[in-house]
Amino acid sequence: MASAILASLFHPSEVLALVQYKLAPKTKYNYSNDKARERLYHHLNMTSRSFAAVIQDLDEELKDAICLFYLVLRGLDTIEDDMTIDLETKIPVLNTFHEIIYQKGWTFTKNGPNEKDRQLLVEFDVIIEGFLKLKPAYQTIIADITKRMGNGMAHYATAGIHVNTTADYDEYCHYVAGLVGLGLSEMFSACGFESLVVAKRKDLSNSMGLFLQKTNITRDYLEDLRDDRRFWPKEIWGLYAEKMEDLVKPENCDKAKQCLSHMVWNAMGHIKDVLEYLEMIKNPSCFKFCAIPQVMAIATLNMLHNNYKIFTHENIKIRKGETVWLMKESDNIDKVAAIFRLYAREINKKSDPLDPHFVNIGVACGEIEQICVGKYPGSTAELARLQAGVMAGTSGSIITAAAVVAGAVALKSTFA
Ligand code: D9A
Repeated sequence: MASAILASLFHPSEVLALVQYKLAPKTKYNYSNDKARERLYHHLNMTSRSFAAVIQDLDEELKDAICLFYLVLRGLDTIEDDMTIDLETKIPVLNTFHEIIYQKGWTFTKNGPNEKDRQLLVEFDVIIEGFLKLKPAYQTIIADITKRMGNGMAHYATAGIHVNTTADYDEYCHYVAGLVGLGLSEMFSACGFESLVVAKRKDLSNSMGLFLQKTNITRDYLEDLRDDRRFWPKEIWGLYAEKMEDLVKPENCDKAKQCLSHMVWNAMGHIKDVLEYLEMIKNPSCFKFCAIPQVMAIATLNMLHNNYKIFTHENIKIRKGETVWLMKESDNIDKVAAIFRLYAREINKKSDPLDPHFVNIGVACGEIEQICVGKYPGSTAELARLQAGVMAGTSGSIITAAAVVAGAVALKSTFA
């Protein structure tokens, strides 16, 4: 907590969000009356703490269905990601995973020891038991998406198949992320929380996945290279280097940053659809569930842009304070539009005029501003409020932080 406050020292709105988050009573989700269900949410919390809370805030009707969708996909992802599993074993499991989720008692122990979610597959019988308790409508959606994703992953895992063109890049991201957007939209419409239009707009649902996946792929360049996974399209990196791994060579620093800008610009191409999708979502818990990953992604793109550290450091993340602040600020379209405008301005400010994508990225940032002012006029007042918080930064932060730390220490001693 202290390190998070220190990292956000010059961002008082983040310090405030962190303290509020720390002092806020944690919603206790009690599943003790249903051991199997309790085990399910244990696995969900193991896979992603912050996002698990957002899933558990969903209305009851959708909560278990989306929890299981998330865990089934995390299972599939853990097999696809594990480069210690030979293709003879991996490909058939990817192609039949949509049948495996109906096989009571099935488990998988062939993951390498350092696979983060290995235990999820060792106890996958628990996930299958939960899946088989879902309404048939949700089972059908999950099985259909799992089939198409497994087949797509198997195709790109096949020896000799690479992400060469930007069309391949869009296709690969569709298989591993766009399809998730499509499946969730079908669930939102199937349960009646959202209009049938949401399930129909497959283009917008697909972009919800592509914006997240492309941000992750751009962020994880070094980690993926280390594990011999290559998702940056050759059509892009080939303009800046002979081999993809040449981008880490110090003598290629400028070329590497230009290639990074190209990847950032490519991902920004999905923002218009993301905002149009979020505008359709009316159920408050669905809106937050959909909006939080998207604002995390634009904040991550801002952190990545023109940041040579992605070629030297693995696992670079946005500040904890920033994530808590973003989760607090993502409850309606005007606030979300204001956040996208704020980061678009930051990204534009960071652009290097000598970068071949200076104008492209400038135009993309301008378009975000134009779309938001035109379609979400309420975002202007929200932006002013956010900026007031940020502007108070420099002067107010030290005072605020000192006051907050003093307050926390006082509180601690009172309650101790
Ligand atoms: C999502 Cl059911 C994901 N992915 C995410 C998480 O958000 C999307 C996997 C399974 C499900 C949902 C997501 C959330 C809401 C609406 C969506 C959507 O579409 C309409 O997916 C498109 O990243 C994984 C894919 C990107 C492959 C789809 C958010 C999440 N964040 C992690 C951080 C991380 O980087 O993994 O899981 C977290 O916060 O821990």
